[in-house]
Amino acid sequence: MSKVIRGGTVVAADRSYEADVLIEGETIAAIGPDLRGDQVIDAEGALIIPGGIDPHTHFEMPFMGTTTAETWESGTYAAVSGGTTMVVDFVIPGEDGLLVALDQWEERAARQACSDYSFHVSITGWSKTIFDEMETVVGRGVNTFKHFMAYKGALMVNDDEMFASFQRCAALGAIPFVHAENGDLVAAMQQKLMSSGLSGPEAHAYSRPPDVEGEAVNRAITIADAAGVPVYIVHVSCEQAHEAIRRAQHKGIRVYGEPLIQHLTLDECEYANPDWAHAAQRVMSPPFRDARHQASLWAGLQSGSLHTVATDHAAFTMEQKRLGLNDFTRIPNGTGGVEDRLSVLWTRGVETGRLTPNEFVAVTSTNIAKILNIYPRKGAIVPGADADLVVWDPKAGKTISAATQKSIIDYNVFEGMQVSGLPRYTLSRGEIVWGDGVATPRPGRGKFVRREPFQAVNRALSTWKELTAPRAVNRSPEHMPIGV
Ligand code: DUC
Ligand code: ZN
Ligand code: ZN
Ligand code: ZN
Repeated sequence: MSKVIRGGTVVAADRSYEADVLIEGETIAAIGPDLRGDQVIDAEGALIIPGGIDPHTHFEMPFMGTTTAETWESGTYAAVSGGTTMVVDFVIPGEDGLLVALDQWEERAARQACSDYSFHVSITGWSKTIFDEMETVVGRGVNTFKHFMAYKGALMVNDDEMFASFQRCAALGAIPFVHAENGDLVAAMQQKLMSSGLSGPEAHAYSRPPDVEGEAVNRAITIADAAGVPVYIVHVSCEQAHEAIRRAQHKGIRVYGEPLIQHLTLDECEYANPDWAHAAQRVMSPPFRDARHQASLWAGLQSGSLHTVATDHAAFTMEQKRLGLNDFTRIPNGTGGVEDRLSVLWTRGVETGRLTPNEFVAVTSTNIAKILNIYPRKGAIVPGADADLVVWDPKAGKTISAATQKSIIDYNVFEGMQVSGLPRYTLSRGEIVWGDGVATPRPGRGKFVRREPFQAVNRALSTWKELTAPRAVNRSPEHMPIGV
C-alpha cells in the first residue's frame, strides 16, 4: 500500500519547496506536485522534514554504580514521539571485550527498539585483543569508536591509548568520538571540593570548569592530527572547547563538533536551586555553563564550525540520583532530552531567528547522516531514501512536563518550557509510528543501520604533515617523522 504526504512544504538541508511525497513500502518513491497514493497523510500548513537522528544516547547503560533507567523501548518510543527516527547509542564494554558488549547492545535493541538505531563502540583501554576486535566491529557495520578522557578509574583512556586507538581508526576507516574533559584534573578537584565540605550538586560544576574541557579538546585534536584521522567531539559545552575546534579547523584539520540541546538552552543557575533534587536532576558532564557560553554554541551552528545537535540522553530516576545525596561525585551523571530535542531547538533556534529551517534540518539530521556515512539513505528527502519523515507542525505547541512525557523518568530538565513546533506525524521507513490515534509502535520494529567505513582522512597543513615531504633533512624535534 502506498502513502502520499500531501499539501506540505518539503524542508531539506539545502532548500525548501512545496511538494507531495509518495512512499512505496519503506522508501520514498517520488516527490512532486499532485501525487496519488492509497493513503493520504495531511501536511496542510506543515513542513515535511527528514526524521531526526540523535547521534548520542545511553539506553540501559551500566554507569557510576547503576544503570540508566531509560530502556530501549521507552527511549525509542520517546524519540519517535518527538520526531527522531534514529538513535546512535554508546556500547560500553566490560571485561569480556568489545564484541560481547556489542552483542548485548544488539540484542536489547533488536528486541525493543521502535526506531532505527546504530552504535558507537567505546574504547576504554588498550590491548592486542582490542586492536583485533576493532576490525570485527567495523566489519559488523559500526564505523565510530568512543573515547572518554574523563571518568578516571572507570572509562578513562590516557593519551597513549587514544593515540593507539586513533591510528587503528585511521587504518580501518573509522572515526574516533571523544568525551573531552581532563579526567585527572576533574578527579583531583572533586577530592579537593569534598574535603573542603562542598558536597552538593553545585560543586559538580566547580569540579569541571570550561578550561578543563577546552584543554582536553585541544589535546584530542592534537592526537587525532598526529594519527591522521578526523575526530568528532561530543557535547561541546563552552567557548573554550569551541575555540579549540575553530583553531584546528583553521589549520585544515577535519574536526566535527556536537553541542547538546541542554547546553544550548539551560545554564548553571540550575545548580544554585535550593532544592537538592532540582539541582541533582541536572547533574551531567560537562555541566551546564554560564549562559554566555550559549552564544558561542549558537554561533558555531550558524557558521558551520559546529555540526550536530544531540542529547547525550542518559536518564536516571530520582531514586538513582539520590545515590549522591551526601557526595556530589556519586550523583549519576546524565539527563534526558531525546523526546524534546527537536521542539526545543525549533523554539529556541528557529523561532528566535538564530537558525533557518534548513539549518535546523542540517543539524538535527542531514549533517550527522553524512558524518556517519549513511547519507542519503538517512537524512535526505530524495527518491530511494528510507521514508523516515516528519510532518512538522510549526504552529502546534505544548508545555513540556514529566507528567505527559513518554520517557519513563520521573522528571524532565525542560519542565515548564513552552515549546512550539511538534510532529503531527512521524514516519519510520514508511510506517506511521507517531500521530493521530496511532498506538505505541511495536517494540522490535526498529532496524540496525549498517555503516560502512569512510575514506575520510586528515591531511592538515600542520607540522606533523610536513614530515613526509622530500626536503633537506631537518632534524628538529618538530620535524621528527611519526610512524615512518
Ligand atoms: N555524561 C553524562 O552526563 N552522562 C553519561 C556520560 C557522560 O559523558
Ligand atoms: Zn560524555
Ligand atoms: Zn530551574
Ligand atoms: Zn554520552
